[in-house]
Amino acid sequence: MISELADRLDRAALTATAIPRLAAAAGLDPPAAYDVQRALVERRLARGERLAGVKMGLTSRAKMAQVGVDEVIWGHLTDGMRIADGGVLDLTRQIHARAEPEVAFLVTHSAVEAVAPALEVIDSRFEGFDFSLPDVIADNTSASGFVVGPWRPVPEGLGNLGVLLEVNGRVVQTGSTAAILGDPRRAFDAAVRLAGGRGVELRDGWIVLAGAATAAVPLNPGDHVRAVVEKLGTASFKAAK
Ligand code: OOG
Ligand code: MG
Repeated sequence: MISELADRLDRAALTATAIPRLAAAAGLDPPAAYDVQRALVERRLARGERLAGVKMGLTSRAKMAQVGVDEVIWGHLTDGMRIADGGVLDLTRQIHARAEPEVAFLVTHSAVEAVAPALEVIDSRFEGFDFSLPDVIADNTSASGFVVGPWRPVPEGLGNLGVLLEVNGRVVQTGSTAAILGDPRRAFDAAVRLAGGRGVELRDGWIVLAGAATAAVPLNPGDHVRAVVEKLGTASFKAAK
């Protein structure tokens, strides 16, 4: 069953076609949903992608409220999801992608080595971007793409920096890193704990996305998307069709 559900989600992503929710009918609880997620990620690895890190999800109230699920979740990042800073996201390979501003950590010796402004592209494989907690866990927490800006040492006051999301030069979301569990470093600690609890140790060079500080915004062809994090700088991409 786990493998059949992973196949369904994998096909949905590969063909950019939304599918109905699956967790309730399959009786998936969160631990079984993480098994599906693992099987789903293994399909990417079998195609030659490599693990690149871990993403935290629903670490801010803005995000929990937007999707109606209020539990911290985590997913896997692969190199195939990475978009160069200033690069292009191909919308023809997305179902109904959204962008959200994030903070990224670089891992060395299981600890934080550096921090960067980041963007995540989420693209739920479920119709209407609508899911339950086990659905979104099975779907690798909607992970689709990510952009990391320039790395720098962790600055003073990381726990309360202004965050902006801009689309085509207009500010569309504003927030603070304080929205991320009170301090994004708590999201890093949660990544160590939650991924570790499933046997995934953070490796040197891996990236940890702390979770969005604001709600996500839908993407349209031609959109130029930029995250600005006070003291950290910017990360950007362009959405193309
Ligand atoms: C789930 C993924 C949440 C975040 O930063 O909170 C997430 C979703 O919103 O589809 O990536
Ligand atoms: Mg996110």
